[in-house]
Amino acid sequence: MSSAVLQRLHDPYPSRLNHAVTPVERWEPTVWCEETSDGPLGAADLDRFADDGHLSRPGTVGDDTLPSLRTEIDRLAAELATDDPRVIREPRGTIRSIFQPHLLSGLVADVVRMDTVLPVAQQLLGGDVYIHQARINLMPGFTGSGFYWHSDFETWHAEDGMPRMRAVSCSIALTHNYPYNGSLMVIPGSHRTFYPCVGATPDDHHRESLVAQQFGVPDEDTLTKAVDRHGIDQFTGAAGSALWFDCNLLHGSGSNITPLPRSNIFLVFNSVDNQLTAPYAAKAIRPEHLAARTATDPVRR
Ligand code: 6CS
Ligand code: FE
Repeated sequence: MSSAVLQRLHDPYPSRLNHAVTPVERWEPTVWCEETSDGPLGAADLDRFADDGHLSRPGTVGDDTLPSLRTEIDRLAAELATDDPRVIREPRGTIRSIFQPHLLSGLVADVVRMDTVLPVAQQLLGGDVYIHQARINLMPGFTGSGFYWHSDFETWHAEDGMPRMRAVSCSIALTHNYPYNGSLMVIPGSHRTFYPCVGATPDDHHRESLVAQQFGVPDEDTLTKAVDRHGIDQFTGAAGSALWFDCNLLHGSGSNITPLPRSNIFLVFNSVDNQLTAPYAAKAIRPEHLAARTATDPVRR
């Protein structure tokens, strides 16, 4: 039996099968550090993160840095070639995401290493971390479209071979996130359950999923039950605020028909002890700019 078949047989988080599978209760921790660990988060923050799967941290990036970051992102958007695979566009041509901004811009690389960022990731994940994926998400006024409900871990496990739920996302607002300009909605507590999704991963799925995800999303009945049980929280706040959320938290966003753009820097930290293996439910690995397999040395300040 090949190792890929064995991996699939023993998969604790089965997904993308052609039939429904009962949700799996998470047995592994959400907060991986010791309770008494040193770091920016106190016991109350760590408890809240463990319970809800998310935590908001205003003032993560200061007003002294935000204007230059916004200028930098405009520069990247203008300078990257139309056919650059790191640039994802809406059907109408506007830019939706720019991947690997931390490798394209020294300023974004500096954000990763800020006192308000890296030590939080290290504390939550209990040790050294590296960037699994980074992107700028741009939701322009009027035309920006949302992201349907999903768990990131479901995709990273199925398509990238991420073995365990030991990764955390940090979404930093570059513009004010209002309830009405496409800001992120999360289902608090949903990170404690793995919701298997029905339907085999199509070849080159990322070509569609990064614009509109159709595979690796829970069905409506599952989402209805999850919201009945847990409700919905929304991440709003001034530019510079950060939302930290567990890799398995269900989240999504609506489109932005207001004139007020919403843009965020999105950094995914993974534990160095949770490096990618073969995909659990896809034929081929995804490109490096979506899932780092080479740049996995610990990030240092
Ligand atoms: O593909 C990814 O890695 C991320 N993007 C989408 C649209 N869904 C899964 C995950 O969050
Ligand atoms: Fe996501």
